[in-house]
Formats: sequence, C-alpha cells, structure tokens
Amino acid sequence: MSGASSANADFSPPTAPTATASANTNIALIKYWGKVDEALAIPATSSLSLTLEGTRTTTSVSFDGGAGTADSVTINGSSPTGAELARVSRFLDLVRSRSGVCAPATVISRASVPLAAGLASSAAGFAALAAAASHAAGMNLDDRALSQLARRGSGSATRSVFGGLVLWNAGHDDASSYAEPVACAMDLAMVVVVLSERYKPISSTRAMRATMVTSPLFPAWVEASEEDLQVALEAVQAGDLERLGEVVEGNALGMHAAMMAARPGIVYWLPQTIATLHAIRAMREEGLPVWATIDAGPNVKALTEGARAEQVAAALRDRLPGTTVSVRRPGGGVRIEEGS
Ligand code: 2P0
Repeated sequence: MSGASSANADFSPPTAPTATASANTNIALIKYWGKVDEALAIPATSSLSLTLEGTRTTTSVSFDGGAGTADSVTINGSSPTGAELARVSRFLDLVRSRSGVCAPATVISRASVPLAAGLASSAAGFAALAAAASHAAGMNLDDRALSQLARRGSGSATRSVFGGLVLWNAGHDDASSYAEPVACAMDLAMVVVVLSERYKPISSTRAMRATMVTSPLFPAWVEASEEDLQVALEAVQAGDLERLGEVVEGNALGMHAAMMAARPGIVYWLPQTIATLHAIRAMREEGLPVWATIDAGPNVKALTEGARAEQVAAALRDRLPGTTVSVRRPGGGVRIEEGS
C-alpha cells in the first residue's frame, strides 16, 4: 500500500472524478491453472473462455482521498479487511504508480449475481475495477492494455474485459500476456449447476501454486492444454460443437487430475460433482449435446447449444433434485457506465 499510505487526502483534487465500470464473469472452456511468473501473473498456458451475460459486477472508483490515509473499499455492502483489502489496494497502487495519481481511493463494488450462484467473482470484479480505476485516474487504455492491467488483479479477469468467446494469450512478459476476442458463429450456452454454496477450502491462487510445485502431472497437463486449445479453436472455426465439447470436458478433467495429484492432493469435488458428471454422460448417450466443465470448486457448468439450453437445464433438474440449475448465455465485455 505504498501509494496509499504515503498519500494524503490534502493532495487530492477537490473534485476527483468518479468512474463507474461493469464486467461480466467468464467460464473457461480451456483452463488457466498455474503462473510461471506470480508477480506479473503470466500463466503457464493460454486459455479460452466464454463471457456470460447477466453476471455483471459494477464498480465505482474515485481517487478522492478514500479513508484519509488508506483506500476505502466496499464490496456488496461490506468492507473487506486483511488479505482481501490488501489485494485491492495493491492493485490500486499499480494504477497509482502508472498514472501518477497519489490519493487513496474510494471503491464501491456490487455483484449482480450472488457468490452462491457458483460463478467466479474475481474475474468480473477485477475487470470492472481495472476499467473504473484506470478511467478515474485519467488513463486512456485500449481493451488490450485494459486486459493486461486486469491480469494483475486476477488471472481470469484478463478475459472478462471482452465479451463472447475470448482467448488469453499466455505470452512471456507483461506486454505479451493479454486477451482478445475470438470470432464465433456458434450458438453456445452454459448451464450452471450449483451443488454447494460453501466457500472453497483453498483459494485458486494457492491451489494452482501447490499444483505447479508438487504435482507430477502438472507438466503433462500443460503439454496437453496447448494441444487442447488448438483443437478447441479449430472446432469453433468449424462450428463443431461435439469436438469442442469433448475437448472442453477433457481439459477440465485433466486440470482436476493434476491438482488431485498434488501433495497433499487438492480435491474440490463433492459426491454430487461426480453424480453430475455421470448425469451429463447419460444425457449425452440420450442424444443431448452437453459437456461438463468444473472450476476451483464443486459446482459443474455444462456447455451446450443455446437452442437446447432450456431442455438441458430441465433434464439436469430432473436428474439432480435439490440442485439449483440456471442457463447463462454469452454476454458482453467491460463497459464504462454513463455519467462517469
Ligand atoms: C480459469 N480458474 O481458467 C481457471 C479454471 C479456476 C479454474 O482462473 O490467482 O481467481 O487470481 O489469477 O483468476 C481461477 O483463478 O486466480 C481461475 P488468480 P483466478 O477460469
């Protein structure tokens, strides 16, 4: 918090502008798991994701002096402390150091989808924060530069800058690691199956570090992932949902295999996670186009064709009583809100 702690409210302009931005979350079809450079958040692999509509986090930022000597942060009506606050302030320090603005900031953020909906929050949160903070600090970033900045907050936020299908090029340094949209004529949707609303037992950041350092399967996953990405991109170009679905499901299972092989093993799955995987396989055998993907938690997201999404959701509800199932369609990228 060097920038925030050395700054003083007296140095802030009397009418510091407020900028408001929003971003949707995204679900990776080909996963990001592991950083080769933690400080710069350079991932071990490139990844591919679908940004989802109706999952926006909206964030306002003003470098107005914040709480006096520190940033004032409000997320969903409460004030984070400890590591969560430090993570936001570290990100704001980066914006301050690049823009020359020194004042502490006031940040107010609200997610439109509750955490309990089983959708990652850091992707939308840091993409919206990157857009609002850079705008409030007077930086005029294009979308690529914005995705590079968002990456420093949370890896998956790199991709939430863009709508629809998005490729995050792993790159090898700050300039070469960024996201870009991928042309897609396919009618895709995700059906989200929420099995548990509990917080995850270990954060993604820690779990991916442990997988990289201790899992003998990690190098194999990285190698397979490069090939998976090529297959996925070819499938998208060919409009081949079956080929895309197979590689999406295989890539997620491979990521979980690599983390399960860490010492000690990282197991995000619950018994219902396995039950959902089997339900999806049975539905495929009955002719439904549906493939599973799983992130750093027990919940399952099913990739399907947009036109069949409600039918897939109904079939999942039938087979998995007591779970919450919702359809999410592709959504847009970061937006600077009116009045900023
Ligand atoms: C992904 N996940 O590609 C993968 C798949 C979860 C499983 O990106 O450490 O919260 O902040 O960069 O972005 C979750 O990781 O981790 C994630 P950090 P992040 O969506």
